[in-house]
Amino acid sequence: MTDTKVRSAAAGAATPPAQRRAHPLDPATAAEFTDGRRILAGAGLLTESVRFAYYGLEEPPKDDVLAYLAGGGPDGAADETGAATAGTGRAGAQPGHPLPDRALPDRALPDRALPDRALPDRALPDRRLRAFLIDVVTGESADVVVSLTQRQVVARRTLDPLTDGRVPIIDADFAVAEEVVRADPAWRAAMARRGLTDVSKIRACPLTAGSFGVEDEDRRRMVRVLAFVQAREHDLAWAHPVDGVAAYVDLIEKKVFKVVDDFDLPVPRESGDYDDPEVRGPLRTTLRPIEITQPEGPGFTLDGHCLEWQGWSLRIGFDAREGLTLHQISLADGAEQRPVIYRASIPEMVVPYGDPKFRYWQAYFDSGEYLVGKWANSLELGCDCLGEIAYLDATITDDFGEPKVIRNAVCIHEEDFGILWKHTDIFNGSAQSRRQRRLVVSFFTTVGNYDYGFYWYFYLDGTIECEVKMTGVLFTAAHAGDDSPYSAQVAPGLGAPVHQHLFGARLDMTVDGLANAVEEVDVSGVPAGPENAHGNAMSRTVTRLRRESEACRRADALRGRSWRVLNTERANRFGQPVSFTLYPEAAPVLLADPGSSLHARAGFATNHLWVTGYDPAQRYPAGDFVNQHPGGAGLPGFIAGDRNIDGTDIVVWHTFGATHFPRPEDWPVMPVARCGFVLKPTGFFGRNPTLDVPPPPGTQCQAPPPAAPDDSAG
Ligand SMILES: [Cu+2]
Repeated sequence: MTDTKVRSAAAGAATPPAQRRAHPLDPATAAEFTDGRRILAGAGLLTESVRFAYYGLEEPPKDDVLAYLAGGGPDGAADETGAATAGTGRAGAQPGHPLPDRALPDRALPDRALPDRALPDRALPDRRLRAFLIDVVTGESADVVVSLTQRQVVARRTLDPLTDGRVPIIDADFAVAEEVVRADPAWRAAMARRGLTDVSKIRACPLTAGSFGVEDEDRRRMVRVLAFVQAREHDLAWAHPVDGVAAYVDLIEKKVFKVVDDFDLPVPRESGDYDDPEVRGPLRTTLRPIEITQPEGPGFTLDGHCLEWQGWSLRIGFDAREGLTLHQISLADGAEQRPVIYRASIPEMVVPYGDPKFRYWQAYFDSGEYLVGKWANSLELGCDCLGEIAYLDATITDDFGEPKVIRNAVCIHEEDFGILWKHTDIFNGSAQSRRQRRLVVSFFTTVGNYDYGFYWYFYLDGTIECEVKMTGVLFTAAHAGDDSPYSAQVAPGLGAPVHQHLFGARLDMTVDGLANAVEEVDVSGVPAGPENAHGNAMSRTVTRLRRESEACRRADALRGRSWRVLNTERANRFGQPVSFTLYPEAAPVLLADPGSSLHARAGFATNHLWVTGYDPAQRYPAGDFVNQHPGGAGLPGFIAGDRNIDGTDIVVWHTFGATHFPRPEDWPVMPVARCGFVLKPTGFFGRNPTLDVPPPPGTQCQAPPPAAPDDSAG
């Protein structure tokens, strides 16, 4: 197999990495993490017992980035990506992507140039890192920002856990939790009562605690620990939950402060070790090879973190908390590079469980509490990604702020995606067919029992899609064999409680510039009447969402509800605002009761849509410090000022996800389930932008051109 990493880099790298100047949105490097650590140490903030619960790039505010890029950018000349994203209308250097719209000029092209806000010295914006520090002896936590440019700590705030929440789980918490519960007499007694005397064969799972207004819990940095039996080294522990017992662990005092011993159900015995031939049976031998080949190499170019393909241009970022982040997504239209999204990511997800009894507290904010990016997988060619792949490594840090490189964390490739368009005309005899393709940018992460793949797709016709692939192993419990409405039996005596996977997307939109607005579009029939005598009329209702309070919306499948993000200053050739439409899946939002603790803590997940005015401090849908947060942070708080969102710089937040009643077929390892959303250009172009896509070479997809006029006629 060709080393496509080398090949694509060679194909795309006009500037060798050593000579390429830094871009303000480039992910933090190992050297920068080390440098920042040195500055933090110099400021006396890294005593022996201090750990990093998060460490990542503190991105400069959008205005600063756009001003810098407008003023010259990293290469000293106007950067086409940045200029495009700023919406200045400056033509980008994008030869080779002449879309047909060039021949169909926009009818209305108001002056949509941004004010010239170039920094006087065209300096790279201050390069900063943000660290959440925790003293594992005292429990004191701080939110710290260090400037690598100024070489000093520029912000530091000590958290008040009762109001701010707590920093995320750190690596060491896993080992501490297991060690502490195994040593605890009360927990050992509870295990012994169930016949489990060899605690070395019991695995302890540290689960974030939530916040329920219990004084003895809220004042502690704590986890709740559930146990699973792993009798042999390769056993799948999740198949053997020890139900009815939970140890509540204080991670600072390093002790169990409470053991809940609620009920007794047998530990399920059937093996779930799907690697074991005894369990899975012989491998099928009937699959014939499928090989994906691109003899001329992939069609995209990757220059540093800038990715270009078929008119699309974007920058790839990666963060320990959010995982993959996409920046400055723009699309070529003739000679113009038109911005669509300034920044796209999935900065939060929550997995609440629906069993009301003993495990009522189960709800994991995998991003805010566990940091999904930190658990990113190293992907393998041929296993995780097929074809001509380019990989990007990701740099994260350990508990000590020391950089760790995750090799092949981000996978980039091109995929055939079936038919793009096709028509056989009954009148003119034309028979044409074109193949759709998409550019795929993805990463996979493992958070405890579950594995999540985050995929972003960019299509030839301007469609952007986000898809999350959910797989891995169900979170299990013992099952009484009854018809519990809250848990499904997936193996003898083994249950999997119902739960949701709710993701919060943050889409910092720049559809043709900063002046954006959102309209809700519903479709409906029209009552019969004088205008509609036969009752066949159907229409749509368009509602402009003008303030943040008006934009807390839920999907409505029966109305085909969608949300159109438009530019208030630019119209297409029909005089309509150019726009991209968000099509939601219209699956259930958070099902927890409005009075519940979870409803307050996962407020973002109670609506499918939120729209906020851009604020660089508002990045996380459930707030900055989700772990043990009492509630109210994030989106419900962001909109408290009820800002104007009509014709200004806005951020669109979208909740999507699945409500999962597990099936027996989801056990012992779950075939991928999918959820996501789609964004489509809607009057962004003046017609189908893919008429220039040629038929695949060497095929009969294109009928011969129309014959010459028939002289014999008449
Ligand atoms: Cu699930």
